[in-house]
Amino acid sequence: MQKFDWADPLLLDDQLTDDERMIRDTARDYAQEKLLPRVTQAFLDEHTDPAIFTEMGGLGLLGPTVDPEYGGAGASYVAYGLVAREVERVDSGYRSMMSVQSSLVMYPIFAFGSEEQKRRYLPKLATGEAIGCFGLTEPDAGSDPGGMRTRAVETNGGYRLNGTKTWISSSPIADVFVVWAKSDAHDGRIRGFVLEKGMKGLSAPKIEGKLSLRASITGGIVMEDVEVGEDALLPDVEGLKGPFSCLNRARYGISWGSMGAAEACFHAARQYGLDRHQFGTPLAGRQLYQKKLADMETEIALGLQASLRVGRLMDDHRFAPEMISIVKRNNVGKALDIARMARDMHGGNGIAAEYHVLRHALNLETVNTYEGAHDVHALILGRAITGIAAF
Ligand code: TGC
Ligand code: FAD
Repeated sequence: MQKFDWADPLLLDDQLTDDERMIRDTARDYAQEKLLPRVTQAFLDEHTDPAIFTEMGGLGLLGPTVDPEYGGAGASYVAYGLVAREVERVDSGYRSMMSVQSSLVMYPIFAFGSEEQKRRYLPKLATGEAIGCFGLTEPDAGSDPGGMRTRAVETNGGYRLNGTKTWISSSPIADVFVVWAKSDAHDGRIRGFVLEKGMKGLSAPKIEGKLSLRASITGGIVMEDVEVGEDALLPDVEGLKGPFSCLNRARYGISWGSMGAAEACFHAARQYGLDRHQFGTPLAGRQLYQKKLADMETEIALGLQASLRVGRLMDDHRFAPEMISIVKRNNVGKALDIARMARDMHGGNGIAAEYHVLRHALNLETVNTYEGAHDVHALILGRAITGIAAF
């Protein structure tokens, strides 16, 4: 008979390749040794340490699925998911930094960029020497990015961009900006452009006062008559499928990452319940406490298995975006429930920074909203199930 392991109940580890385990272990060691010791202060001070990009880059954790020719690791999507899980076990903001760089900046340049763009940007993004951001959301176009107002107008030999993006991860410290705009030169279709820090008319003001994801800097992107050459256009994609193809990858990574945050909360609640005595016994000896732990264990085990399945299908080029909606929506929603429950199980200590659980819960509020809000993914699935768009 197989011995039951509460920390790996469905033997996920067994289902990984040696390479995937190796990347997972690299990410876990880094996250536990280098990220965990600094996260509490970073969150309290609302401070983002740019050195994290070069640290991750040095370990091959940025753009791991990108071809080695351009600085990536040529790893599987399962490996990418495992990295997200380990990084978000520490903080969703750190995972945000990793996944924006990997899926939302490196991926579109790799998949839709010219050879020159790939050679110019990817190696530096892979090492973390350059920091990237992804501008899709606007003040009046969040869940409905098709309603964006940012415009690219053709000029003599290039384009002039005007518009404002908001809630953009890493933008105030970014060197490379992948932005999406409606292009008059392409019948108003959405096109991607790669901008660089320092361009005239380009600024990225920080959004102050977030109560969530405080270790990851967020800002706007303001484009006032930004002039670029033809070489700034991503040549190989047009329409919303450009940004959505990137989002597929990032949303998938979030499905793993959120389970990492959930595991951190579950493990913390278990340990707290074993250590803390009330009414003469450990809290963990109470039925209500155990039911909560059993619910957490179950949701995490099922969520991880589902992400693994979607990852294998992605590696096999057999995924549909709706599969990703299932795991992003379910896993983040469950992780948020688990983090809130773990906070409750810690009693008053649960609101203290040193116990981490409230920080995870606060972060997961954002994760539930970005990359397609929880209800928006329900509508994506509703459309697929009924054939009727209810957005
Ligand atoms: P719709 O008519 O459904 O589609 C328009 C075109 O796009 C194609 N498409 C996709 N292609 C690839 N993958 C997908 N997942 C795709 N979904 C749609 C579609 O085939 C069509 O192509 P074509 O050639 O016919 O034009 O578009 P819609 O306007 O009705 O969209 C509705 C909806 C709700 C699905 C969509 O707008 C949506 O997903 N909204 C959520 C917006 C969102 O996720 N924003 C994320 C911003 S980035 C971010 O949050 C980063 S946070 C990162 C971090 O810090 O970790
Ligand atoms: P809205 O679209 O206004 O939605 C508000 C509420 O209405 C939600 O509950 C939603 O589910 C609901 N809703 C919307 N439409 C419908 C409908 N048709 N039917 C029923 N309910 C509906 N964006 C980027 O482009 N790049 C980034 O790097 C990035 N990073 C982010 C970092 C942070 C910290 C945050 C908070 C956001 C970030 N975003 C980024 C933006 C994020 O993707 C958007 O916030 C998200 O897509 C939701 O858009 P919104 O905030 O405008 O909300």
